[in-house]
Amino acid sequence: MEKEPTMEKKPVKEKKVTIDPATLEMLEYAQNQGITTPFDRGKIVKPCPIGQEGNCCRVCFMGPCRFVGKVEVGVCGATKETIQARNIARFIAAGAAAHGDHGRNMAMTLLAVAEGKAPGYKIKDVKKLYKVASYLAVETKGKSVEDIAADVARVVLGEYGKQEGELLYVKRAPPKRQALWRKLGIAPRNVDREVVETMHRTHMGTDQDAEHILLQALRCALSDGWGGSMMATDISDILFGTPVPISATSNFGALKEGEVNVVIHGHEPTLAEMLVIEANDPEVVEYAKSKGAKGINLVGMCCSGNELLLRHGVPVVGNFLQQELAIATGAVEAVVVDYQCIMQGIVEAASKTHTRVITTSPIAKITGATHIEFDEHRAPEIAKLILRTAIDAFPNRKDINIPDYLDRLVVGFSHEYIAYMQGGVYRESFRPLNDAIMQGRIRGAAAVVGCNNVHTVHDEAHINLVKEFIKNDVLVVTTGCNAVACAKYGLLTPEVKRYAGPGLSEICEVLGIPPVLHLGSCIDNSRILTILTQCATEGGLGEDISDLPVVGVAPEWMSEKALTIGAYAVASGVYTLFGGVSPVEGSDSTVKMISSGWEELVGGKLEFEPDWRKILEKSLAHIDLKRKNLKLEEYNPTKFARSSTYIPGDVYSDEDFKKGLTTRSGLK
Ligand code: XCC
Ligand code: SF4
Repeated sequence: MEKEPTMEKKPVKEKKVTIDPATLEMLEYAQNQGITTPFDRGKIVKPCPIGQEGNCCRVCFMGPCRFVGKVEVGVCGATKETIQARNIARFIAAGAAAHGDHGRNMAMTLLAVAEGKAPGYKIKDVKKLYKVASYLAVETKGKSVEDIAADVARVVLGEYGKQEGELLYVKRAPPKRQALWRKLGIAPRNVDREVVETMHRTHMGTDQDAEHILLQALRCALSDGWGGSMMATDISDILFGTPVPISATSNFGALKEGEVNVVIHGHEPTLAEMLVIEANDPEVVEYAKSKGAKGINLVGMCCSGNELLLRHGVPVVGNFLQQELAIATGAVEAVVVDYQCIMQGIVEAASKTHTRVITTSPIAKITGATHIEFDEHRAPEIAKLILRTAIDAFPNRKDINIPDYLDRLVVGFSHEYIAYMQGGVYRESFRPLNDAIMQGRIRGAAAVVGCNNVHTVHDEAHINLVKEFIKNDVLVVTTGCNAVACAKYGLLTPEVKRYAGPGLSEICEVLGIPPVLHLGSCIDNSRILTILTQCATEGGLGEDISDLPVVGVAPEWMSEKALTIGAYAVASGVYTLFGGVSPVEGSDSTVKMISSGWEELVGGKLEFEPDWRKILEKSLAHIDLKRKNLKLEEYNPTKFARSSTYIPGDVYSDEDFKKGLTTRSGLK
């Protein structure tokens, strides 16, 4: 007999979406306020299974051709491998374009500052300017700082479109690596050309050999890592200062009840820096007071957040998936954005509160947002207008709910500082770190970086991996949204060293560093390249980046830029592991091409592994293999006793560390 239909609903077990208690609290609050977030939208919008595995070609309109069922070639005869390679190459080109443009904007600003056309800015790090001038073969003798800066900016701008030779920064890689790139024909020529050529080669009917396309994808990625991104980092340092350690706070608790809260979100530091200056202008502060606020409180989000955090100690409220949640607190007067990783959903969220979303980049508007276009030639005036717009919203506040979570942290470990901390000005080097790796006190290093993604549990893989790495004596460097995740869980404090393995813990104690080093924004992954180069050329750990016992991990990635970063890490010789599904999953042979295939060519490989435990296993196995190849002593976790002289942390209990929670109270 057929079963009677019943109205009774089975209780649906909600999938865990985040490990972050502040996010959980805010999700419930947002729902009550009628504000939707990516966590909600992710339940409705399911990924297209064909596109997810890279099995759809959309480069001409005889298609789109979907490789399902018995389909083995597209209408034009293109094979699955070809279309897969084309797809991933195009993602990489888009990421390189994004970082490249960022670098170009920085160079334009440097030029304007050098020519005296950008009031309010000045060259903060003259030492770094000289250093960069030497990389770019810019003559410095007898020239003023401004003239050198102008020439540096012009050479950098020239790097985008020059027709001859290769990128000047290629010479910053270990000599062996440079030779390999030249041999393979993948030394990048200029930033724009590699992107344009990748788009051309992946146009219908052009490059139709998967391995050949993928080689260009690597060259394009290298033009980002050793080009666009590296130049962006260098110029940001010249203009705004090279990071040195600074303490700060993070999490929603950084929002202040009685103040005008302005969230700065996006990527470029230029406007953000001016907002920091203008938020302290007595006139602006007075204006805020006239509207009933005690003052102005700037906080950051995503990579703009990282930039402000590491140069000014401006607190960072959250990472990628938390942008609508910050608005949902009802305590944010304005979200000021430029470009990249800004969800269009924030405008809808803001419509439910008094928050103003202010777009500022000439290339990025959002329907329904207020556009106040930034121009570095009039920065102070524009920054003031933005702050006034935020202040004007303050009296319109309704209900507010600021979750009581605040964490402290130490950030700002630039390559320059890491060298300095190992010997001071008179003897800076990487000798102590290299020695520690050689002795096995430090087993190896992991760069844990990248985004959040609704297809993974928010922050879970980020935090668990970082904790497991340091427990296993693996030094961690972090950028991007992983860095923000680490910030929120107290993993960026020196006290965390007591949870690190004994060898790593001792090194941290001696050098006075946390076992997790925050290096900056995603652009600043270029810092990892120069650090690896110095480790490889310092002596004792081989001669090339591919010799080093290191891995790169992006456990919760989502953006095209992440793929570009992954690809330039691979092309630089790093074994790189991403969480989630491979964008070429639909073809075993393409999966092989980017893993063992690329490894044979460039010594690094790209793998996708959804389970963070397996990422850990593979990473440790790789680190141990590299140690063995270098003929270093086998890593022995019990060889070094835990030193007893450390100052015990007062923030975490062992129990809390295991649970992934830190104590959040008492910091305000
Ligand atoms: Fe964006 Fe740079 Fe990813 Fe975070 S980590 S989601 S790219 S903000 Ni770059
Ligand atoms: Fe289909 Fe070929 Fe056109 Fe791609 S290029 S959509 S495979 S016909």
